[in-house]
Amino acid sequence: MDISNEKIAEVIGGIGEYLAMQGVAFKPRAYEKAAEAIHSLAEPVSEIYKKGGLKEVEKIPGVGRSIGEKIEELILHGKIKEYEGLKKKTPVDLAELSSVEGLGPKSIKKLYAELGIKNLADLEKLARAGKIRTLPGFGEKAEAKILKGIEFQKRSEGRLPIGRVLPLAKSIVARLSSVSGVEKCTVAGSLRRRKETIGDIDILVVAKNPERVMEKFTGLPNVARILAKGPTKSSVALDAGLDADLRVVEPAAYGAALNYFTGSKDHNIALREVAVKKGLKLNEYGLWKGERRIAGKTEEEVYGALGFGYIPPEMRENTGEIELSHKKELPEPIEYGSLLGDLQTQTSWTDGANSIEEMAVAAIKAGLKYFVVTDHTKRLAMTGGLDEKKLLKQMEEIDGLNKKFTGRIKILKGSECDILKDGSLDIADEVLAKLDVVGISVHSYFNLSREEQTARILKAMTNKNADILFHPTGRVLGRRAPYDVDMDAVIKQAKKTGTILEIDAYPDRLDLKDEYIRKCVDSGVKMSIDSDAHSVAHFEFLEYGIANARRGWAKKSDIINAWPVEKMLSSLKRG
Ligand code: DGT
Ligand code: CA
Ligand code: CA
Ligand code: ZN
Repeated sequence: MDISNEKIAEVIGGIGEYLAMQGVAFKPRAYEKAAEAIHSLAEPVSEIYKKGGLKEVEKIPGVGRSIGEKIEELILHGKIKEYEGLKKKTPVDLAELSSVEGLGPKSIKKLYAELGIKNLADLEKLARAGKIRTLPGFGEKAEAKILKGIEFQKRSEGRLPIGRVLPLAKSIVARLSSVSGVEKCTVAGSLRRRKETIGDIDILVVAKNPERVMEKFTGLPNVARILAKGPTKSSVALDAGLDADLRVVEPAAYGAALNYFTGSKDHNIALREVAVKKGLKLNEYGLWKGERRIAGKTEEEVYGALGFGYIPPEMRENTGEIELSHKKELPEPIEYGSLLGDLQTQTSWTDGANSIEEMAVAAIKAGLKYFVVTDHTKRLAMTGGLDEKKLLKQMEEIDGLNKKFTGRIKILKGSECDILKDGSLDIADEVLAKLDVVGISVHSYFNLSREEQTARILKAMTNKNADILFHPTGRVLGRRAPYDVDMDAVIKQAKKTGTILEIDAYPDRLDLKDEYIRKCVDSGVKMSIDSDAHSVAHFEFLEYGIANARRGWAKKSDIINAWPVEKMLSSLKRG
């Protein structure tokens, strides 16, 4: 059966959560990881199965034999017996409830068993009525946290993190491109601008026979409902929880349409004003002088005719790009594929899925020249965080591997060292001093006051061994707001102390966000773009970090891991 990756991920992730409700150990995490992997896969799993059977499905990182068999059952029969049974036992809307921060499977089970809570609406009603605090193990604080989580959900207004949407859109574009007669097919809108969250997917097509494209589009396995279907424009609701719009345009208008539907709306409006001042008219069909179309085939042509150079989609937010492009002074943002290293990765020494050696092989495949092993430290006990002794042992292993990998990749010794409540670090200075690169991060006390949180982080940044501040605001897209911290003060401190700020590319973090990246660029604070990989499959996340860096106007000269290893190392405090 043709079943979408989102559906498969939902069911696989669901099995994991149901197993966790029953207190099963380890297995739930394996299901969760498999679901994440499927979510970030651009190729439809059903097609992988069609081509290579169970054997190929098993090769998807994090899947393996037993989960592979579950996926096979789902593809062949449309459902998984075990899942249906589990669902019957606890018939709750898992996706909805588990999206609330702090609500794990065990709590969801309890809320259903004790209060009959099945979905978000039930949860909100009973939380507001003060019923949740009466449950053993919950209390007033937990109830307040749940309400805060629900509020956060509402504020995100159904927008999805780009990491959830881009792979899905790529698979749709690939399917539409294979329809005969299709000459061009590309995403537009916020997705082409690589915004951190996406409201809906916009796709543009040039095709000889639009009806066939529309048929294919509205019949995609990812479609939950058809909202509109016409000869040149259709809209569908996807089972991933967002809509997709498809427009078919004529070749002569393709550039103008792409420009219009890429937006942003503010960029469009400003461009149109420039056109008007020149006595021209700009719309989605072209750039017009009276009745004559003077440009429209390509975006370059449209920008050129208006007196601009090409403006990268990530920079089209009307925040100065139009003026600078006119003066030919628009900075050149860092290019995709231009990173030489990755400064944050986790391995099976802690909560990563793969050994250092496996990560090294994957890093080579990803085209990197070096990467830093930055496992968690002892305060993060649930990940098996390393103490000083284990860190020293890990350094020995890395020495050995570097001999083996000479000339292929350089493995650097590092740490993701916890910042404790008082701003001191979790590992003794003399051990940190032995490492090549030390990242520091906040994983606890998210709720300190702005003053306390800021002071804590500023203090940690003064440590001579603290090279990089990892995921500086602690946000998790669609799930957790950033902790309350004065980022202007952090950026100032970075400048003063020579601390690097990280752009964490893990798709649900994207932390720093674009706005702060721009501030760093303006203040001359250097940054790194790191995958925060927890498995060999995660090096590909670097692309999201580069996208964000481009949205923040960062150049290659602003990003230290776009530089050769010696130069990168000498740019650190310790170097
Ligand atoms: P989203 O979907 O909320 O993540 O953001 P966008 O930017 O994809 O917005 P969307 O899907 O509503 O529209 C796609 C593009 O179409 C948008 O970026 C610019 C263009 N557009 C939409 N509405 C207007 C409008 O009223 N005026 C102008 N000038 N352009 C518009
Ligand atoms: Ca859109
Ligand atoms: Ca749209
Ligand atoms: Zn971790």
